[in-house]
Amino acid sequence: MHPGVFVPTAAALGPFCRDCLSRARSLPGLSLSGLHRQNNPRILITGGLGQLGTGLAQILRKHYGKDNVILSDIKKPQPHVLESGPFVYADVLDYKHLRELVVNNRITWMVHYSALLSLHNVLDLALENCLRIFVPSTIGAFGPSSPRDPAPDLCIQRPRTIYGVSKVHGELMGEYLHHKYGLDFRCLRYPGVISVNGPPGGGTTDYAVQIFHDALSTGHHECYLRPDTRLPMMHISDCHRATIEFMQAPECQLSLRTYNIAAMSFTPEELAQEIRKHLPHLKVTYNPDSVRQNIADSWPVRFDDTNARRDWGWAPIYALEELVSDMLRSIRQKRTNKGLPVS
Ligand code: AKB
Repeated sequence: MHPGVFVPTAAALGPFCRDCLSRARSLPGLSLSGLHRQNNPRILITGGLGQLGTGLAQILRKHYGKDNVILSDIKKPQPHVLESGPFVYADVLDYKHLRELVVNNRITWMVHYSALLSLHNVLDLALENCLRIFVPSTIGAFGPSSPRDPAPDLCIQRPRTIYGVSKVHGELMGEYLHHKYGLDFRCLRYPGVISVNGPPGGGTTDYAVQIFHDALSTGHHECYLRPDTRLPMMHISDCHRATIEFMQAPECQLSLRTYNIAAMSFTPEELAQEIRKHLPHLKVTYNPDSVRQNIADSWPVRFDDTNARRDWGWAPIYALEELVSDMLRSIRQKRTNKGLPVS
C-alpha cells in the first residue's frame, strides 16, 4: 500500500448492502430501522468546542433531544457546555477510541469539525458504520483560476493555500467514497462565518468579526484588507441552519455531495458604512496585509448556490442589515455581562 494513499480498511469495506450501497445493513445485529433512523439520529460532533460546534449542538438538541447529540473535543469544556448536554473526550487521530465512541453510543450521524489530519479516520469510520457524515469546506477551496463572480459548485479548483488544498482534498475524498462505496458523505462550502462565539481567529474574513469588537470598544478598526475587497459572508445562525437542513435532506434530493451556500457578499467599506448607521463615529483605517490580501484576491467575490436552493431548499435569512444589528446587540450583551463599558 502506498504511504499516504487512503485505502479504506478491510473492516470498513466488509460485506456490501446492495440496496443503499451501504455495508452496515449486512452487519450482524444492526436492524434496518435502527441503522437508518435518520428521523432520530444519534449525532457525534468532533472538534465541538470550536466556533461552530456548541451552537450547532444546541439547535440539534432541540430537534433530536439533548442526549442524542454528543459534543466531543480534546480540550476541557466550559461548565455551561457540560451542563448543556453530553460531552466526551475524543482525539480524532485515535481510530480505536473513535470507533468505540461510535459503536458504544450507536452513532448514525457525524459532524466533523476537527482539523484535516483526522479526515481519513472519520471517513473510514463513517464507511465502517454506515454513518451520514458532514465535513465543512470553504470559499477557500477556490483559487485565482476559478470563476470568481460568481463561483459555481463545479469549476476549476486550484487554491493557493494549504488550507484550501486540504479542503479540496476533503471534498474529493468524501465524494470518491460516496461514488465508490455509497458513503452518505455531505459537504458545504461555508463563506466567512460571522459570530460572537469566541474571539476572531486568524482567518482572512475575520476582520468582519473584529470590526464589531473594535467599534464597541475603541471606536477604531484597522483593516488588513483593502476597502473594496468583496467576499462572501454569512451569519452563524444561517450557517447552522444550512448545515442541519442539509443533513436532514433525503439522499434522493441531492444531485451533488458538495454545495456552495451563500447569504451575502460585502466589502470592508460597505460593512463599515452599515455599522456607522448605529455608531456614526466608527473610524476605519486600511493597512492591507499582503499575505491575507493575496488570499482574499484569489477567493470568490460571490458564491453561486443555485444547486443548494434547488435541491434542498436552501435560503438565507440574514442580510447585511440584520447581521450588523444582531452582532452589535450580541456583543453589547457580552460586554454588559462582563461589566465592560458599552457605547
Ligand atoms: C477564513 O476566513 O479564512 C475562513 C474561511 C472563510 O474559510 N474562516
